[in-house]
Formats: sequence, C-alpha cells, structure tokens
Amino acid sequence: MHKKCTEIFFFEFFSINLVNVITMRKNSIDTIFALSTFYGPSAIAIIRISGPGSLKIAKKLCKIKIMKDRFAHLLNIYDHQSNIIDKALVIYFKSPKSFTGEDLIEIQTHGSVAIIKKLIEELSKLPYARPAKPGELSKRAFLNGKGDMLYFEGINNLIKSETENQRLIASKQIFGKDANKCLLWRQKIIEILAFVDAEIEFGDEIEKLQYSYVKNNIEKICKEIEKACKSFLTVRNLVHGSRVLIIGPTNAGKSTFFNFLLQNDRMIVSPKEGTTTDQSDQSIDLLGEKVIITDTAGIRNTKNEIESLGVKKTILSIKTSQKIIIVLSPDSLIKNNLEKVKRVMGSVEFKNSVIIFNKSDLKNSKQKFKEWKIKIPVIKNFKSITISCKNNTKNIKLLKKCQQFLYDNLLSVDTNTDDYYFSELRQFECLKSILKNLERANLKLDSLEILAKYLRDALTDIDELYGKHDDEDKLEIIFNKFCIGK
Ligand SMILES: Nc1nc2c(ncn2[C@@H]2O[C@H](COP(=O)(O)OP(=O)(O)OP(=O)(O)O)[C@@H](O)[C@H]2O)c(=O)[nH]1
Ligand SMILES: [Mg+2]
Repeated sequence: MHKKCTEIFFFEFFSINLVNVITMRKNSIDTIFALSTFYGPSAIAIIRISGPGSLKIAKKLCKIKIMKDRFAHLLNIYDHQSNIIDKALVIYFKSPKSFTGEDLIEIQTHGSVAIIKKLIEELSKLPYARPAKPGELSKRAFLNGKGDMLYFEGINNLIKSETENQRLIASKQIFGKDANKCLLWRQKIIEILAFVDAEIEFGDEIEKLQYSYVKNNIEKICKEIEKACKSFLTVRNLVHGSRVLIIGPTNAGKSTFFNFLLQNDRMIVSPKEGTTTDQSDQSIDLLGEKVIITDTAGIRNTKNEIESLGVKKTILSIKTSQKIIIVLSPDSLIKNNLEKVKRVMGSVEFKNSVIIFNKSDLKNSKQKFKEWKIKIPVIKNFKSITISCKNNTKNIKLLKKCQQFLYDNLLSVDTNTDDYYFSELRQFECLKSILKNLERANLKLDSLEILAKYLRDALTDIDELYGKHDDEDKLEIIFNKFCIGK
C-alpha cells in the first residue's frame, strides 16, 4: 500500500508542474519590463527585464557584445541616439536560474525619477518588449515552478506589510507551517484514496479496523481545516487591515478624534454642526496592527440636502460595519437628535463597538454623560473611555491610552496561538470546499466509489489552493492584485 501511495503522490505532484509548464509555454513569449522599486527619488532604482529578448535588450542598451551570467557589470546605459542615460549595475540571470525562471536582466540605476522615466521610455520604443502588467513577473515565476500560489501570495503580503503584525503573518505564510500542512493533508488523502481504490479492486467492503483508520484520518484533517477556517477572519483583518467606523451626533468631536488618531489635521474641524458631510478613510498603525478608520457625517435630522445624503451614507455604513467607535460629547445631547442617536446605538449594541466620551473638559460634562446614560440606557452596555481632545492633539500619553483602549476592545487578536495563516478569500473558499468534500466522504464510508469520488474532489481543491489552474483568467485575476514590478 505504501508503495502505491508514493507512486500516486509523485504522479499527482508532477502532473501539477506539467500543467504549469504547458501554461507557461503559452504565455511567456513576450519580453516584459517593469520598475521593481519605488517611483520617486532614492539612492537606486531597479528595472527588471524578463523574457527571451532581455539579453539582447541589455546588450543594445549597454553597447556590449558579451554579458556574463550572474555577474555585476558596471556599464553605461545609452539611449537610442547613443547619449548616456546613466552608469548602472547590470546583472544578467540566465534562465532558468532567475526570479521568473526566464532570462532576466536587472538594471540598477540611480534612483532619479527622470532616469527611470527615460529608461522606461527607451524600453517602450523597442518593438519586442512591453511593460509588465501588475504581478506579471510573479505570474511567470509561478508558471515556471519557482513557488506555489501560497508562497507568492505570502510574498505579496510581505511586500505590502506596513505593521509588525502584518510582517509576522506574511513571513509565517511564506516560511511557516501553512504550506507544509496542506502537503500533509494532501499526502494523507492520497494514502486513504489509494487504500480505498485497492478495496474497490479487490473487495467491496472496508474491514472494521481499516474503516476506523479511514474515518479517523478524515475527521482529523477536517478538524485541522475547521481550525484554519476559524482563524481566517482574524488573519485576514491582520493582513489587510480591520475597518473601524467613527460615528456619533454632529459636533461630538468625531473628526477631532479621527485627526488625533492619525496625528494629522486631515479633516476639517469646526464648531458648526454638520461640518463633515462625506466619509474619509485613513490607514493607521494601531500598536502594530493595520486599521482603516473612517470619519463620517454626524447623525442628526437636517434640511441640508448634501448633509442629509452624508447622514444616509453613515447609516448605510453602520449596517455593514462590524467595528464601530461612537463619539459622544456633553454638548451634543440635543433633543431633536436623541431618537435618531438612540436607534443607531441600539443597532450597534451587539457589534464590536465602543464609546468615546469626548470633551470632558467642559464644565458640566459629568452630569451630561450621566444624562446620556439615562436617556439611552443601552449606553451602559458599551465599553467606554472619557477623554478631552481639546488642546491635547499632540498629547502622546493620551494617544497611547486611547490606542490601547481601542486595541483591547475592538481588535484584541492573538498572533501567536494559531498555526494557520490563511488570509486570502481565494484560500478560504478552497479550504471550505476541501472541508465540504471530506465531510461528504465521511458520510459515505459504506459506498466506496462515492467515497473515492469525494476524496478526489478534495484533492482537486487542495491543488487549487496551491494554484493549479488551467484557467488563465483566474490566474490573471489573482496576480493582478500584486504590485507592478513584482
Ligand atoms: N471643549 C472641547 N471641544 C472639543 C473637543 N474635541 C473637539 N472639540 C471641538 O468641537 C467642535 C466640533 O468638533 P468636530 O471634530 O468638527 O466634530 P464632529 O463630530 O466631527 O462634527 P460634524 O462633522 O459636524 O459631525 C470643534 O470646534 C472642536 O474644536 C474637546 O475635547 N473639548
Ligand atoms: Mg466631522
């Protein structure tokens, strides 16, 4: 049985790569180029050229006849009129030992915007080269078997990471257990399948002992996948950022608090009610986590047409948001607002929401906050913090206190306990499908053919998780989310 499993495993494993190679041949005809570093003044900029024509292009640009593989050449780069553009380091990576698996040239120029523009312009003039689409270099690397889809998605997240937790998760996606776990699931399913196939061939029922072997192993994998699915939302929020909506009555200090968290006067603040009429998103680093905060139009009944549209937008966003900061202040407790605010507070009671009692510097603040609680009793059920933003916009101690409060009560994620780091919706859909097929298989232990079918379907889902696609459009969609030049 063991030998059979190993044979099937290797057959399946190589068939994945075979599909990749076939797809690769169809795609890698063009030579493509892209800026792989930041577009802006910096010490150096790296432009990559990949594809069969890349060496020819490099020789033409540098006016040389021979270029050594994996050697840093310090060369002049010329334009089509033989004027020097820059002196640059040029490295030739001969196929297949390059990032993309194709012939690849890296040109490291000085990081000036004008040089980058000029070089891209020169490359664009060549009839046999074209600019790369976002993620196209990675896509070619994937198709040439330089890594599976989980690996490239992890690298993409690492490049985009802004906070320490994002970096940690991305590095676990690349170097951690996820990929190995999927391989183990795959191997185990192949083992079970080989066993079931043998039973189909030689007998028609699974013996008692082997029955529990199949059942136990399927259930064990199911439990692990369930755990991975459970941690998905947390990991996704960590990698792509949690969204937090700031709401409250007009004039409570929502925009002031938004600017305070941002440490930047991004929003207009004024004593006039209805100052903010639209929404604004900003990304912040909240104690190591990426959070996208949204300032909104204050909740009130208004005759102003534009503001009224803003309020409607706020109400709509509340319905779709899970994490909410409600800002209340002593002077925003107004009769004509009360019912509207009360309704909104009721609708977010069971969401992940907290209250900021702002303007504690105002004379009657304590009394007014008590009144808020009497008039809207549900307020008592929220976690809250009382602060004053006035003259405190640069108060780092207060900022840290607010950050900690929000982190503990809105985010509170544990990055250490879970072994699973799936963050992409695509991965989640694959996991759910593997789980569904294994659960179906587990219900059909008495019907060997049907059991085998579900196990095969689960294997197809695992292959999809690794990125085995015959569907060119699907691949295009996945890699399109990557950065240009990657
Ligand atoms: N006294 C006092 N005033 C504050 C405090 N925070 C904000 N303000 C003032 O309150 C007024 C309203 O602040 P905003 O931040 O514009 O309020 P808002 O909730 O965004 O209001 P809308 O956009 O109209 O819904 C401004 O004049 C702020 O300077 C505070 O802690 N104490
Ligand atoms: Mg505002």
